[in-house]
Amino acid sequence: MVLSSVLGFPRIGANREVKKAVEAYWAGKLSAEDLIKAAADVKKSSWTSLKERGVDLIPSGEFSLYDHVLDHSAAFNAIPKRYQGLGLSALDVFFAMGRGRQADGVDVPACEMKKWFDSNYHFVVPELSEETDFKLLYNKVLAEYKEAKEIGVVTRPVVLGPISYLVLGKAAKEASPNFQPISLLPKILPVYKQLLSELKAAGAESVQIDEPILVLDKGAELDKQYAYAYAELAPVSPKIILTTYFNRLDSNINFIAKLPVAGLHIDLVRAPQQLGEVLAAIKSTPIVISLGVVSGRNIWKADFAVAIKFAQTAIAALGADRVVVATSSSLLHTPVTLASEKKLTQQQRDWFSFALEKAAEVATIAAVLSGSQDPKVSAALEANKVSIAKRREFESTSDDAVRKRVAAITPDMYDRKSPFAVRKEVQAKHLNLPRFPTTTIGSFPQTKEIRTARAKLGKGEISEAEYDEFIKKEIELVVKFQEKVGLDLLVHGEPERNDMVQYFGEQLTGFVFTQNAWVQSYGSRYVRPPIIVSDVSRPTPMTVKWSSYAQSVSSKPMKGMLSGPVTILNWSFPRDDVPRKLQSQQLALALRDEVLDLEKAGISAIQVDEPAIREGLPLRRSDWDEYLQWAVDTFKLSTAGVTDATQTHSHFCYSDFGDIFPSIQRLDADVISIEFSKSDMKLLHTFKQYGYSNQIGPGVYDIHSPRIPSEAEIIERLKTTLAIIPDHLMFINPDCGLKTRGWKETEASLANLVAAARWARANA
Ligand code: MET
Repeated sequence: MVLSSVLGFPRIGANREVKKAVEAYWAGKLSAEDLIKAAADVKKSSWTSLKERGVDLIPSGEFSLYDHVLDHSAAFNAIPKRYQGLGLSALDVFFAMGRGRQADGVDVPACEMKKWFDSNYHFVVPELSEETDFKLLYNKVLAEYKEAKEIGVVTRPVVLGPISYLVLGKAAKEASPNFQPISLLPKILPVYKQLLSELKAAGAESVQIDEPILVLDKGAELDKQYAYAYAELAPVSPKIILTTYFNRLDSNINFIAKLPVAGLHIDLVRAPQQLGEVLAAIKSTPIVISLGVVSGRNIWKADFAVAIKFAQTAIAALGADRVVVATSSSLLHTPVTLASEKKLTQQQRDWFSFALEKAAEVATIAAVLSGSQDPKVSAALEANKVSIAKRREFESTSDDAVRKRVAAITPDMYDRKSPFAVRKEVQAKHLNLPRFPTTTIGSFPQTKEIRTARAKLGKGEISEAEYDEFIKKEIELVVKFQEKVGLDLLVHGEPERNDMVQYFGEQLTGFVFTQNAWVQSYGSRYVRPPIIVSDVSRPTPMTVKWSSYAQSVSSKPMKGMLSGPVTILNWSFPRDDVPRKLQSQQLALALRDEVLDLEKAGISAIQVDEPAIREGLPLRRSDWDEYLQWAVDTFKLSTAGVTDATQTHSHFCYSDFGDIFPSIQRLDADVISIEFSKSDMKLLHTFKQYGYSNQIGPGVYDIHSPRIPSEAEIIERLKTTLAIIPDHLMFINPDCGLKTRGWKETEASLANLVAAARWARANA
């Protein structure tokens, strides 16, 4: 019999209940007790729905009020000193680490966040040092296992494995210079042993231990640590299902096959080619294979025929009792249910599966493989065949004009007319910015009023004209504020945008939108990625009206603001019938037209944000070059059409990109801004070492937290930065856009930023 398994479920609630509860708690409007209760209701609903869908192996323990990596740090006492002894409850310490805290005399910034592998989910980076005193403060996984059991759902607990946990961590400031988090393995294993043995004592039969590090190149250097750790854990643990996702194991399978684990999960959506190799490696072991055949990263219906074929290969090699069919990864990256979508056409609805529908898919595939005679199962199999065929038919009716335009791209379209040194001079005259120009990344607070106005427009309660008037007022307010506070290169504030990707998607052809398909990005921040379903083009200008209006109310230069092709692609659910490269090229051509229209309208600086370029990087180094080639090319294609006088900007988040440095240079943006305030100086040293030649604005304060940075703090940051970056190349800006912030902290923070820039002009 083939079992079905789901590796993890969205933790936001079908109607974003968790966001609402968590934010109400932060605002002091909900008690801790009621927050826990709201979370319990969401967990309960997930468990029962999975059971109803017929899933055999239902996950527990992966729920989180903020982030699952943070859950481990908090439970393991990996709590940096600055959050200790503040008189906070365990829950508030947890949130303080996630988002910082500035209240009642407590003032601590948040821990660093990083992208979770190549997804748009952010995890809170564990801060570790020789002093980290791991102990199990509470066993969250056990508690949730029991919680599910109480309502009659037997689950398989999920734990992030010790090696992945440590490798995802970073050295805390107090760590000695050569400290490597993995050196803490002997210290953390007792905690895992305790956690796992408590699960076993409570009756858990098996446990899913996630070790996604095994799909990375660095997994190969950790063979000894894996052998050591799992030999320690296996004897005390429920049966271990070692779980990998997002990529292929490559040669790591050789040592993995020797580990004392009961099962191994592999991702066959991302890396179908690994099946043969993995089966060969585990054939003579007792290891059960869990096949990730239903995508945890996309919203397209699984093609049952493909999934079944993979599973049959595995069954032929190992026997049905050693095969499980599963989602490729946790479903954390997919929206909860298609049932919430009321506006999709019948045709569109038939293409998609969200988390709950995916759960039903794995259950059906497993049932088919187990030889089920249930007429519902054969009906579902037949329906899938029809849906897949219809989608293929739709795909073949592509937009010819768009495809032809892509085919006609010429090499000169990728390059600016003159080199940066020449452009810099021309732009200095044209824009007339002071030394250390100050600017922001684009968005200003998305206030309740803005969201209400947009909602009213959506419901038809106000007219388009009324909405436009409202947005114009907002823009004027933001522009006047920037003038007053003394910023140099202004922005219009992006009040008209619900989201930096959705906004563009809504104006391009080829996208489909959902009403409720939210996916967690970080903490209580969820995004609703649009879905690319066909060829993309731009029927009319998208932002020119707003940027021109903003420019018309100020004599200071205005920066136009677009989202880049790679980012729009990465933060949408892409098509799975054509390569990402082609989708990115189509987006780039649409954006190129927009950039030229902005220039024509008198906008002299244009920012094309590519915060997702780094996260889209393939997980294996051998796949990087191909990606970087088209990713950088498409950015250039979208920006390079302008004259020398127009200053192009780009923005990057979580800029862990020392290693892709040449590509950042090759983008040839006149100015880049990078998220930087929580990083160390290593990144800037890389820029220096490689002789980065264009202008750069390393973010001077963290915008993910409501905390206000002091002028002195920003000056300190500038001093260290200026020791590395030449002053004539420096811009001064926050880490990222301000849309998630309130006005109060925005005003105060930017005033301090401008004051720090004045200090720099006088002293540096
Ligand atoms: N221009 C965008 C903003 O300011 C860039 C965001 S990058 C995540 O919000």
